[in-house]
Amino acid sequence: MADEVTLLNTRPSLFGIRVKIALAEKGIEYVHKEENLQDKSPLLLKMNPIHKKIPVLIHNGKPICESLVIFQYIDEVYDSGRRAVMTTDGKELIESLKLLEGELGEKPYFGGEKFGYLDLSFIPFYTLFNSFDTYGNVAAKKPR
Ligand SMILES: N[C@@H](CCC(=O)N[C@@H](CS)C(=O)NCC(=O)O)C(=O)O
Repeated sequence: MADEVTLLNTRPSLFGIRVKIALAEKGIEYVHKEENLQDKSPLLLKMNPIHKKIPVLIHNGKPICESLVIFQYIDEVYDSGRRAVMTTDGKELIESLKLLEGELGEKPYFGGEKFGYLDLSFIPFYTLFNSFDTYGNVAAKKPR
């Protein structure tokens, strides 16, 4: 089943823009539903009954509220590792690894000498490398 993604939003919202950038970055197709915040739709009131605010992302019928939570959700659900596992040639994964390797260069950490947020956020994904090698047939193509 194809993913159904709807964004409840108002175009000038800075919080909504965050979500739109994240969706665009991941190349996710979605339906944009413009809300009138003076006269909120029954859908918005149903999907965000507590705060009644936009943006709300509706993914296959389930609401995700709060722009930063949506941002994190999009990153986790649509990360390239997941897509790489689901595609046969792992091309996207290889490109992502090359990009990261380029950023890391010879430094011990992405920020230089100090362990930082980006390093932390990638640690769980490093544990997947062995599986990619074993089941994804990407070892020969992996940079380094
Ligand atoms: N912390 C929320 C803030 C969202 C927010 O403040 N949205 C405003 C529009 S920019 C809203 O829906 N206001 C309607 C209201 O307060 O009734 C987020 O990051 O998503």
